[in-house]
Amino acid sequence: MRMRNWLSVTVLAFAGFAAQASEECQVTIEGNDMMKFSTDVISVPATCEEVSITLKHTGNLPAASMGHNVVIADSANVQPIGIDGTSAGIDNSFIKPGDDRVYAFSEVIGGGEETTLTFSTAALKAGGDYAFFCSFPGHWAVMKGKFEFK
Ligand SMILES: [Cu+2]
Repeated sequence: MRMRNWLSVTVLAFAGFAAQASEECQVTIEGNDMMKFSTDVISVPATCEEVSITLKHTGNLPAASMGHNVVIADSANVQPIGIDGTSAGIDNSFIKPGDDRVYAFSEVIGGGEETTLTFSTAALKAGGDYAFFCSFPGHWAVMKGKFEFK
């Protein structure tokens, strides 16, 4: 009985979150001190003209050693953008200045901080092969996932 109540509350909360995210084109993800995002997929409907992704860093380590950000790009460009971003430094959010392979990127944050990346989807095509990732040196190799726009 107790278990069933808990379960139905959880299901309702999840359904509510999913509906809000797709209707309002807003998504929240987390990053931690283990170099991991909380999800492998971010999915927004292609009807979104603007998307907001809030990144919460749930860890304790500072941005200089375990910084995270969110970058949106074609999946095929994650690696070259990551490599070029390494030398761009944290002041440039580890993105080569003027890198036109990047659709959008957020600032780099440390443990306990959060940031929201809001961007226009005008350059995206429905069903395109997109990725979200963290451009902190080395993180882009593992902190990445699918950005579905469909
Ligand atoms: Cu990171």
